[in-house]
Amino acid sequence: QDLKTKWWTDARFGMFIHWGLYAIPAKGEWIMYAERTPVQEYEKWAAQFNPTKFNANAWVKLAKDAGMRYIVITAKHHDGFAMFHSRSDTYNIVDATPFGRDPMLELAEACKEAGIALCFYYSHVIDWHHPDSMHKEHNNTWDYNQEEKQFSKYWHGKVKPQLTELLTEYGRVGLLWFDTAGGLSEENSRDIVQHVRNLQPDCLINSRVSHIMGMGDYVSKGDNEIGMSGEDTRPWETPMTLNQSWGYTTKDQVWKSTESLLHKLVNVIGKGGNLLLNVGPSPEGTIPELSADRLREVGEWTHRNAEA
Ligand code: FUL
Repeated sequence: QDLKTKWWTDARFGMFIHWGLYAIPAKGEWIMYAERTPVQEYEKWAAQFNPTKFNANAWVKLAKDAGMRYIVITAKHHDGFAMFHSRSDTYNIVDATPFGRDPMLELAEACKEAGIALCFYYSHVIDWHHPDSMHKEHNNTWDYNQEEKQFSKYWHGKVKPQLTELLTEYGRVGLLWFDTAGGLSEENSRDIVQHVRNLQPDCLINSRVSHIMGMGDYVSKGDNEIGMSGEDTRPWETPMTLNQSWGYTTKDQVWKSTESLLHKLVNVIGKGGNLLLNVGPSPEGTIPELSADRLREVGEWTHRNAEA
């Protein structure tokens, strides 16, 4: 067992948080792409985003009550909006919203106090806001001319500087959760891994950083995929939804029952994996009650069985 991953394999259970401007239209985090929303229109959500009910301590307490020991939150999802105070791009929660607070900073403090590892999701390839981002298939083709892209402008002007910010301004980062690497070159894959290593050598990196086999410190399974025992030689994790969406939605009300969640948790852990269970907070900054109730019930059950 690799010493570097030990805290994480020991942790077993983590909270995934998909939170961003997409909480306002409440149809999931792919809404901008699905509806081909022009950047100028989408930016209006930022001018409106004011999650005054956000309370970092309450979120961290819920994770703790559920028995989770790390939190992975969307610092930037595919819409390109930074949920932290980015100095390299003003399209961020402090500079572009009436809210004006940095929730990542508040979470970092709350996590530190509670002994929970704070980790960031960062969409490094898909970015529908940036004119030069380039993915194999899911690009913003409605605002930007695909022929004029200069990927290095995106890479060196936004991705790497923002990762530097995340890895230098929020204390120790447990892991970076990269996603949808389609089309990223081998050179850029190695470059980003090295960049993280240089800044925080102990920060773990998930395998979705690249499509090159064997990259990263552990395997991210497919969404909601548990798999068979023994199929991974490296540590692995299943990212899972509570309903059928990652981002906040008012439409999707197909919820996994607490009982089914417990089965899945036991199944994943029994097979040697980690479970990263998702919540999608509202535009007001709260974790939906239906999610919170389930998480608390999972925690109560685990607690009772740990004592027995
Ligand atoms: C996927 C993303 O495209 C989804 O929006 C979500 O973040 C999920 C965990 O990973 O690849």
